[in-house]
Amino acid sequence: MRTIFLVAMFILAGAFTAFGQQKQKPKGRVREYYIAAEQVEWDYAPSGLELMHGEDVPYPWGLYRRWKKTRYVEYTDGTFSQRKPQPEWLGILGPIIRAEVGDWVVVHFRNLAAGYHSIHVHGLRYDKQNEGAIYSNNLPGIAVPPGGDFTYRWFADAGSGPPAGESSRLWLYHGHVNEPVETNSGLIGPIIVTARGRAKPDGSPVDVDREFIALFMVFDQLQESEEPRNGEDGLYHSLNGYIFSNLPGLVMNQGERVRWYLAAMGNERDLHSAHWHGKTVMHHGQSEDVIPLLPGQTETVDMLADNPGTWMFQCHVADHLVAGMMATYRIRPSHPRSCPVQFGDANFWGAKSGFQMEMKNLTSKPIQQVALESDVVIGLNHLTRTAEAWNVPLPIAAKQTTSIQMPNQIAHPEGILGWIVYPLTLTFADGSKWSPNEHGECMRMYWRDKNHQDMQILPPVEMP
Ligand SMILES: [Cu+2]
Repeated sequence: MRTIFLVAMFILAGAFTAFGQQKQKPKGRVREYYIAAEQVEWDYAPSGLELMHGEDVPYPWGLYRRWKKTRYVEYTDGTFSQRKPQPEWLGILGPIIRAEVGDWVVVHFRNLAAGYHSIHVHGLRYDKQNEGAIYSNNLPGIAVPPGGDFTYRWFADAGSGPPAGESSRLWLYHGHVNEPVETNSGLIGPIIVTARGRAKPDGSPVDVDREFIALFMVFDQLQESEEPRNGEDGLYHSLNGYIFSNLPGLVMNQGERVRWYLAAMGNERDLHSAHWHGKTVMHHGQSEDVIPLLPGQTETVDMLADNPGTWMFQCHVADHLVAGMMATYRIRPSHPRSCPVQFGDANFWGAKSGFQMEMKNLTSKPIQQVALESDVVIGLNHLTRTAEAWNVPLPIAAKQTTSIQMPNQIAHPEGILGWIVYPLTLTFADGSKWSPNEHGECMRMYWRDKNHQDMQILPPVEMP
């Protein structure tokens, strides 16, 4: 009797397992993050330039570019000693939190800033313990004191996922002790949720090649000031915390399927319309090139990057555009040419008399003639073409590195912030020529400040 019972148990267990394997989808995983709130020094325009046209950052925004902000910063583990790098285009945003529907998200939060802070999440499912917002209860996660820790646990349920047929969508997380002050300070970040079964192991959607996130937000640096505002003072119309095309890294390759996640946050002035030049995007099955955004709203659109070039990405609200809510994105041609020459070490700031720069012929043919252009970014933020020519010892043998000179040193080289050098034409010994397909192809930028933000595109040259 007992044996029969056990056998029956085994059959039942076997049937249950077989049923489970066939019908039950794989169990969700737990994705863990270590995120601190930290005060940082933020520069809204690190190049020092209005990069769309190569001008000074206009008044009043150019006067005060750097402010103390508070950001969410990701660390590799619970020691909070090693920062995890994030893509440069994320700018002021906190790290990307990812979940596939069915996953748990566990965020170990440490408050390394001076005030009380929390993380309140949109879109995921949570209980009161994990809501991270001050009102009506007194649980520890609502406001983490300076130096304090809290672990938030959220679940990506069916309602957290994208609309049927789509593979991912964006949500936001932000501080909610004093929400208007915290989001304005920079305590805001993205969550990407993928549909069940449509995520790569890292949580990103299987059907796209590249993702970008853009937060349209007017940061108000005078939010807590009691003085009446003078014009646009203190209002930074930013994309991910950068104004006037200073947002770096929106670079993709021709042919890629690119997903853009858009969001807005802020006040009644934060009514934005995201607009791309050069390409349309698909929004829930419909083609658009303007996507409206209200504070707290998120949108997800897809772009097929099939139109190579450098294109404007902006807010279409006129006042916002004038105030710098713009960036550029770049679609690299699918078969970029290799450069014929490469620029190496230069002595632009250490020179006693004349400038020297190394130039290497990367080709297998001798170079017979060289025309170079060099521009300087000078003290008052003007990009200026240098009138002096480079002396290039010719010919330059195949694979040879040679030292080229500009004998007449420009006055006050210490006032030069950067040099930009690129080839205009090269003539080879066999008579063939090379010239750039686009202005600045094969350029090298030298910055006096080694930590200067890289520029993805060549700004237009302005004669002072
Ligand atoms: Cu706008």
